[in-house]
Amino acid sequence: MRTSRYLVLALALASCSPSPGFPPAPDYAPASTAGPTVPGAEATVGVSPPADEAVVVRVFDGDSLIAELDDGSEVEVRLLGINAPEGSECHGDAARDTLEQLVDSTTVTLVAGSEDSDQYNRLLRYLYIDGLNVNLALIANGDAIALQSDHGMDKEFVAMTASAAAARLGMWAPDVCGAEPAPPGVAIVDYVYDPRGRDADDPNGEWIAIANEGSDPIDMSAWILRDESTQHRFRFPDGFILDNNDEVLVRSGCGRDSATDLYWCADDPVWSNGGDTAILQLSSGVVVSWKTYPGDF
Ligand SMILES: [Ca+2]
Ligand SMILES: [Ca+2]
Repeated sequence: MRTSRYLVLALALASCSPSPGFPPAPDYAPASTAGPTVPGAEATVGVSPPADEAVVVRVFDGDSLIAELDDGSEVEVRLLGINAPEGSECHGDAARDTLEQLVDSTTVTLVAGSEDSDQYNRLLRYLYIDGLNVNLALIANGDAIALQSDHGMDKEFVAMTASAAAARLGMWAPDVCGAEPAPPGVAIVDYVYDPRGRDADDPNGEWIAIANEGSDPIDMSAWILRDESTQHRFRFPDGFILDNNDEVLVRSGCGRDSATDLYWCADDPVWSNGGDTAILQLSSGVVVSWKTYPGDF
């Protein structure tokens, strides 16, 4: 699996021809035997944003690295608009390996979007190699998901995340991080991400509904509900059973768990009003169900 993924990326890079500026990236998801086709892989940059040539000297994880600029200075870069699994999470090591294979010791072009840096003073950048948008390629490969904010390419990134998830590539694969398959019939079926008024005043007005439409009760002990960021992870309580033909709401605030309502008890509202993705996973990390709602910037 890993070999074929690298093959896809290697083929993609090999097919790119160097050209000045930042032209649309070529189609890097071949409809060959290497794997399912990911449609709509073309990336565009419609303006001439600030750009720097740099050599990648160290890859931290699937979405951050150190690069050396022409003047010899080193900068920490966070790939803009994406989030890769952490090293401690399912597919985290694989995502890091993919980015390292693509860019380590390689000259890349760092292109700014509408956000310049993050809270840790890391540069937020698109990475280009010969016209290939690495950020988008990682999403297309299932090594990262879109982070919804209005950085400029967010709609393409969200659409590509949906394509990779539908094709069950990388982190979305049914057999990722262990052989235990997800039981059929369990799915995210509904949500409220923006309750009336300030969300912080009504945290339990934010919820995700999960239904068991299968034929058997499902033990959801230690299953994970997460958003597209790294901050928010909810673990289902030990012994929680979702009966067939039943539904449970996972509410963002605090409360007493019951068969119909579970409480995240998060410090802040969980579900971004600017667009987000809810992902339900087995304890192993295998994705059971996901749902994306759009941002309204
Ligand atoms: Ca609200
Ligand atoms: Ca919200």
